[in-house]
Amino acid sequence: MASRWWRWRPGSSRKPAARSPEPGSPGLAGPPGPRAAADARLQIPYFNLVKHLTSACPNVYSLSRFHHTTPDSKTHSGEKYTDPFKLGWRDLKGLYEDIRKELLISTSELKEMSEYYFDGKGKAFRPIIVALMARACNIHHNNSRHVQASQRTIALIAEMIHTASLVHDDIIDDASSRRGKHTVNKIWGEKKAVLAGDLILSAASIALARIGNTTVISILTQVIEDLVRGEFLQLGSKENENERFAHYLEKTFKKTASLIANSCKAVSVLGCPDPVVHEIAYQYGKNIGIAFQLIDDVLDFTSCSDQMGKPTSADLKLGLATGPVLFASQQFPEMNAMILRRFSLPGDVDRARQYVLQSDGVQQTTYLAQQYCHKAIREISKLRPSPERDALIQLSEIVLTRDK
Ligand code: GRG
Repeated sequence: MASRWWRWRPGSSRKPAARSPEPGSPGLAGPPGPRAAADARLQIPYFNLVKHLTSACPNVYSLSRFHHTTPDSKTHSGEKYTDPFKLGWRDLKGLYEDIRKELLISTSELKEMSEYYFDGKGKAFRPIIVALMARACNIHHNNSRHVQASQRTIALIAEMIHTASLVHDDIIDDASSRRGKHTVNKIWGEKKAVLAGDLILSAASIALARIGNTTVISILTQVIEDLVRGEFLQLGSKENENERFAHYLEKTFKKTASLIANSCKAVSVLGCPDPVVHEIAYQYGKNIGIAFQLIDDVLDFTSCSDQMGKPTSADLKLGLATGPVLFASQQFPEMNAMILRRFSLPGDVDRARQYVLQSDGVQQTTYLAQQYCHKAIREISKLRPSPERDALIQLSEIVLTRDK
């Protein structure tokens, strides 16, 4: 069972919500590929809108808790679930054993390396969302309480693609720790770590091909392209201040949200023939995925290393200007020079961190994440009521209040 990885933050949901952007707000809609890039370009006025809203209504973090809750949130077996992770996990028992079975490798070292992160220590955020989305779509379509084997396989594939990308990301970042343990690259070296990531990805591809649905294959292949393009975007930076936020959101979509959005879409395609439902699933995944990454970027400033299982202020040390920095630079324009040189001079990282903590960059990034969560809730609320749909709504709040 995945460990309970969030804690409710007291005081996080107390005031009425501020005006949220209109449903079709720039940057809050659109599939991946060229349209996503266009979305990101449209984020510039949106950035200004967020600035306006957050300065008019600072410290507003409320999500209207469970305003779409299904009256009877019992499952058909009569069990009552208040924890979306427990509800999602019902269809995921044996997840890591099954992933290890997919990694059929005879060489003992490669086997050990590729199985290294499938130890149940991750949050399993992606497979849980996928399992809940599968049931929510099936119930919406024909009231079916059955999760198809192919839909469960998508949950495995999502976790495998995620893990392969973590292994490669740690090589690129020369990271030493993840989930409170040494990284694959630190234990076995970079060359072998590249191959371990490749192997996990190839096992995921074989599992995907076995499902035998070409639409689903092309949906999930898009994720791999997005991951690579997202990582590539992160290697570059924009000189022009006005383009920086759009670049950041496009990178965020590609590196983090695309996997969640497209995995949600894949299970919806397998469970229901209606393209409207596919778009709802995609939009939910996209918006919760962007919110998840925005909060990840906040936690890099507000959390401690023990909690995160990896060093904090890591983004600044890597030269990255994430949401809290970009918002802070609006208040402290002297940060722009540091952003341009990617915090490379001695003292830059510490000074930038201080600026961020003195600014309301953390609050504004959290507020932006809240807007994405609102959009995710609006989308998923279009499905017929079910305990799984409510759990997806609840997850939106957990994303905002998580502390690791
Ligand atoms: C090998 C497919 C492939 C891609 C190569 C390196 C790369 C291109 C992409 C990196 C993508 C990446 C690692 C994005 C970070 C996303 C993120 C927020 C990770 C942390 O997710 P959590 O907190 O981690 O869910 P746990 O440990 O809980 O699983």
